[in-house]
Amino acid sequence: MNKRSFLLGGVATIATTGSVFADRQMAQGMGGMPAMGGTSGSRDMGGMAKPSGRIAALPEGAPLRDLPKLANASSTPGQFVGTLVAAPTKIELAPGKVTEILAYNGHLVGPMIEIDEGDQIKISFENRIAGQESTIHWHGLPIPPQQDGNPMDPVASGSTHLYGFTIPAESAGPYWYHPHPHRNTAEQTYRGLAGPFIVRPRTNPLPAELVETTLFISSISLLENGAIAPNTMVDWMNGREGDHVLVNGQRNPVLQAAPGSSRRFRIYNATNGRYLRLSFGGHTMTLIGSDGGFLASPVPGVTDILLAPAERADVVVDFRRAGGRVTLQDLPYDRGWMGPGKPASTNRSLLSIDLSGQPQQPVTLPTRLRTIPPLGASMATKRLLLGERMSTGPNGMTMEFLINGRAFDMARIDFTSRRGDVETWEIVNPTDMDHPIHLHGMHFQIVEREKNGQKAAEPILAWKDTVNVARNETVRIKVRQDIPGRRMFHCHVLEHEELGMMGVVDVI
Ligand SMILES: [Cu+2]
Repeated sequence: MNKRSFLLGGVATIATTGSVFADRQMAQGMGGMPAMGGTSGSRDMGGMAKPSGRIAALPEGAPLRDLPKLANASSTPGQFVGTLVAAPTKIELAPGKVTEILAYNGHLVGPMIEIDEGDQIKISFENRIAGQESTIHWHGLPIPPQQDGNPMDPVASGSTHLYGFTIPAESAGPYWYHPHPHRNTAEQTYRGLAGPFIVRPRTNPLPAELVETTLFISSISLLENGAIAPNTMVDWMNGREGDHVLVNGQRNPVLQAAPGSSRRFRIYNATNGRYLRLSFGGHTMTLIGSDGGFLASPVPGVTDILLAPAERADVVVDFRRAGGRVTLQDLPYDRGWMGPGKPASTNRSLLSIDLSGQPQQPVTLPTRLRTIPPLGASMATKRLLLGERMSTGPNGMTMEFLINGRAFDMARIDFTSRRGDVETWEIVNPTDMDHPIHLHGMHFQIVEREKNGQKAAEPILAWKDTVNVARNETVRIKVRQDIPGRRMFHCHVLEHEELGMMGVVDVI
């Protein structure tokens, strides 16, 4: 029997047992998870792209909102002191319907934290999520693991924790923050807990007149009554794509721009499990930055950019047209799929840009943005073989995602790395799906990709914290850990991470 038919057979088994969560609890020794509704689960198993009983469309076309900023309570230069409170919040997304989300400080996209390289950060985190531990993981920031919101350092429901760290020099970039507790990362994030964390450079290489806009892309699925839909079996296996893609918490909002003008967009994929292949139609992008900040030089003429979950892109677009509307589109991308329920591919518009007003001249970008030294010869090699394991037992099906044959165990150290050593990490993906692999607390460089025996050097040297490893692909990256302690590495399809695709590296 080939693997695909086995998987479909396994899904059919689940549909009859109607208790996916119970099986998941068995696989992971989990308790206290909300049970997945038997009826909605059964519907999903029917293979529908968008389950019935959900809100099919949300209002579009409101002006793009600026993201709220987290206030700095300190007046001391070089210090940022703030408070983030995670709590249930009621909002209206579908007309006349109440949606209870989890929010940082009451906002669907958490407030934007904007600080400078070298700043000292103190953020007090209050967890008001009933009955669940949480943490704040500062995604991409090169900071000590004890301050990085790992699952080993939970913040109990009802308690407060102070995170403190210093942003190193030369680390300007588009980072973000989201929960990372054991067992509840996927749910807390899809319910609304995530926000941007921008580190500004001491010296900006870009023209001062270049206007910038942050596009924080998330997704949401709503039941008919307005409540956020729980994860289905399809979501757990493939990663939650969400029925509605939101930009800054809005469905297809509208941005005004002058004809001929240039705009810098910092674009985040903050969805749990949706791949975004982004295009501004006939307007090409100039790629200027990635997860870990600026590239060495701008890369013009980019027609579309693939952002796997957790990846970011920093681009400049020149709107060379006299007027009319330009749309940011999400183009089809085949990232693999397990079982039924594969969403139909669409070229959906995520953001509309109306060109009107006085024409402007586009900006001229510098030819150099920063220096990125290649990491050099590696002293050790680590191999990560990604895997998936599905098995059926008396209680239904167990689904696990694995690294080197093992599911995550917080008490186990999977790798040891020596501080300052350059290592090659070889990530091998023979599974049915792409997996975006994220290393906490540092930046790495992608060296090459290998598929069907063909090796291709990575064309752009960049600092990355998340790399997509496509199906049947091997990706080699160079890693140098500079900060001691135990860190996570994992698939950033958050459902896969929670079902086991995560490990611990101890930096000594
Ligand atoms: Cu994955």
